[in-house]
Amino acid sequence: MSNNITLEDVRALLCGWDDILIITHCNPDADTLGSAFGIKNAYPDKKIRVVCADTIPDRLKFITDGEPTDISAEEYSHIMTVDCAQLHLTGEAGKKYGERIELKIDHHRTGDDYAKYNYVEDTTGSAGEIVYKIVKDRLNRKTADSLYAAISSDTGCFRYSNVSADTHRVAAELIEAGADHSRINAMLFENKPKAEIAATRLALNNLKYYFDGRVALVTFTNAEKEKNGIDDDSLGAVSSLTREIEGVELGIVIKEKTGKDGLYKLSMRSTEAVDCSAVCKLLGGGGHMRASGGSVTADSIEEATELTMNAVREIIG
Ligand SMILES: [Mn+2]
Repeated sequence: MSNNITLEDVRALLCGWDDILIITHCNPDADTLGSAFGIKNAYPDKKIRVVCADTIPDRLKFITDGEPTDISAEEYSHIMTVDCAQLHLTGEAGKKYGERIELKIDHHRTGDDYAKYNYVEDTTGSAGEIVYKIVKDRLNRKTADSLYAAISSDTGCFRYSNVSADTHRVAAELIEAGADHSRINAMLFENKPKAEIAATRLALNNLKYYFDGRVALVTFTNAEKEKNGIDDDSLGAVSSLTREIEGVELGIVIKEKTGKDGLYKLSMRSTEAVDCSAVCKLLGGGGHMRASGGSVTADSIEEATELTMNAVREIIG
């Protein structure tokens, strides 16, 4: 954390700016979008435009509410980012505006100070919770909706360890300000694309247990993805599935990379019992203790599985 600005300063900056361009990260999630629209909705009298280099997925359009978010925006005097640890995560938007970014608001532990002013709270579970602290005296129903979506999304509906007592206090304030929590949570968590369900069906068909049920593995080959009409986007949600099984300490997804037969991407999730980043490190990858990734090259999915399980054996015995 290397802030060169305080929360008070951030609030003063925003108050002083009349027109603002807010950049979100690519492959947008509800935290980056909800944080950006939380700011926009808190200042209805300012000229504020939210931009994202990628198109907004249908399931998140309830946050953007029909507002355009493409990067062909007109000129703005002040430019900032939300939830973007590194500039490259903003894609084309960063290429277009990178030099001019004045303010970064983020909550990731690792990142670059690419803005003139960088405000990072790396112990806060979502960018939305930080934005709440900035605009809490300006809450209206739309801001409350945006920020509630941001916070609920990044905390897995208030289930992850990044949730604090403050997170619940903030959520309570947002509900009092009119956030439609039930509708928002239904939109975020009970609105899965059919392609994701197809991926889940294939995942459950391919599920195997190792090490007396302590390790669960799901595999996807390119042939299987093609046959079932599953794209890589839909596979993202499968990663957490394996960790939700009783007794499983380490969940692994091995998926062959689209267009690159023989290259297998690994995604691991673990409980406190296992440091999955240690397993991934053995395979040339890395990440966090409870979520990490890597890749292996192999002639078949069976060989990729064997290479992976050899690494698992070294860590969990
Ligand atoms: Mn976030």
